[in-house]
Amino acid sequence: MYLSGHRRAMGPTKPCSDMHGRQICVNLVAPTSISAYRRPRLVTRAQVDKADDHAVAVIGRHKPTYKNANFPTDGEGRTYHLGTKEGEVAPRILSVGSVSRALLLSKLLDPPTPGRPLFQRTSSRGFLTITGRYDGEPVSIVSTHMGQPNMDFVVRENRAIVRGQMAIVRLGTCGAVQRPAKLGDLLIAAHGSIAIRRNPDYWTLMDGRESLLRASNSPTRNGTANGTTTTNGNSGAATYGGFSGPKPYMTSLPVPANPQLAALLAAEAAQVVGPDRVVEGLNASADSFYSSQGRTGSDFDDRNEGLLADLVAAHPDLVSLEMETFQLLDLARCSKGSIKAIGMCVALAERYSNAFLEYHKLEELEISGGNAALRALAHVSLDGPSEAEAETLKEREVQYVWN
Ligand code: R1P
Repeated sequence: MYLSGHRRAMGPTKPCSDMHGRQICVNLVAPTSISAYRRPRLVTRAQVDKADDHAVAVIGRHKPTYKNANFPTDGEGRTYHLGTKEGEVAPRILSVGSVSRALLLSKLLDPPTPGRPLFQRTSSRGFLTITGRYDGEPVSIVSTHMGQPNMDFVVRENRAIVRGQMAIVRLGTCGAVQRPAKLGDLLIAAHGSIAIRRNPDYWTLMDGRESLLRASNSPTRNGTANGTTTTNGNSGAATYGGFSGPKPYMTSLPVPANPQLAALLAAEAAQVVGPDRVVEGLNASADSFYSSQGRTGSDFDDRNEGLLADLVAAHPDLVSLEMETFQLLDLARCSKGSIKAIGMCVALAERYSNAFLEYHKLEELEISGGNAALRALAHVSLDGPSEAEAETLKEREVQYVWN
C-alpha cells in the first residue's frame, strides 16, 4: 500500500514493508509549507483513504484477522506473536535474547544455495526467526527478547507449528553468581533452574506486619523480634516477633534440564572454548533484572540486600542468574516428552566481584557459544512425527523453507 495522497503534505517518505511483505511508505519529517506545519493527525490504516493531507497512518497497527481466542492464528496458520507457520521453523531451535545475536549467529549456518537466501521473518511484535541448516540439519534461530513471558511465546507458539519432537537450546548472557564461574565463561544449566519472583504481597501486608512487630517489641510482651533479619531468603516464611508472613522474594524448586542435551552441549562447549571455561551447575531465572536479581538502589524499597547470599547458601551449585531459562525448562518438563531443552549463558557479569565484561569481547563469546549450541542441536537425537502425523503432513503438502 502506498500512501501517495499524503506524501506531498508530509515531506519525504521512507519505503519499508508491512508484516505481509507489501511495500508501504512511512512519512519521516514535517512538511515544508507553512500551512502544513499543523501537527499531523494520526489515523488508522483503515481510515487513511478518507483522511486529509495532514493525516499520517499509524503503521503496524493493522493485523490480519485472527480466529480462535484460545490460540490465535491467522488465515495462513501464522501464530499471533511470532508470526510463523508450519514449515518455516525447524524442530531444532536456538533461542537467543537479541535480534543482533540472532543475525550474528545466522552467519554460522550452512551457506544458503545461491539465489535462495536463508528464511527470515520478523513478526509485528519484533520476534525474528531465521531458518536454515547447520551440518546439514534444519535449524531455526529465534530472537526471544527478554523475560519469561517472551520465552513462553517462543516455546508454545513454535511447539504449535512444528511436528515431531523438538530440541531448544537457549544461548543467553547472565551474571556469574559465585566461583568457579567467572567473566566470559560459558555457564550451562545442567542442574536445571529455579525461578525467583518478587512477592508484592510482602509490601501489601507490610503495614499490618509492622504493627505486629511493634507490638511484639513492646515491654509488655516477651520474646525477640527477629523479623528485621529475615527480609530475604529462599525458603519458608519470614518471622516477625513470632508472627510469620510472606517474604519479599520467593524461589521455586529446581526444574531439570534434558540430561542428553546438557551432556552434548557441555562436550561441545568444552571443545570450542576449553574445559576450564565451561561451568555446569544450577541456574536461577528472575522475574526482573534489578530487584529480583539482588541489584540494590535507593529509589525503591526492594528489601533485597541479602538475596544473593541467601540464594548461594540455599543452592551451593548455583552458577548463573538470568531471566528466561526457567520458563524454557519448565515448559519442556510439561511438554509430555515432546521438547528437550537446556540453557547456556555467557557470563557477562560477576555478581560477587561487581565486574562487567568489556562489551567488545562479547561477540567472540557469542560465536563460540553459538557454535557449541548449534552443534549440540544438530546432533541430538529426536523422534520424528508419528506415522499418522507424517501421513497428514504429506496430504496437506506443507512447504518446508529448508528444502
Ligand atoms: C538482561 O539484560 C537480559 O540479558 C540476559 C537476561 O536473561 C535478560 O534477557 O539474557 P539475553 O542476553 O539472552 O537477553
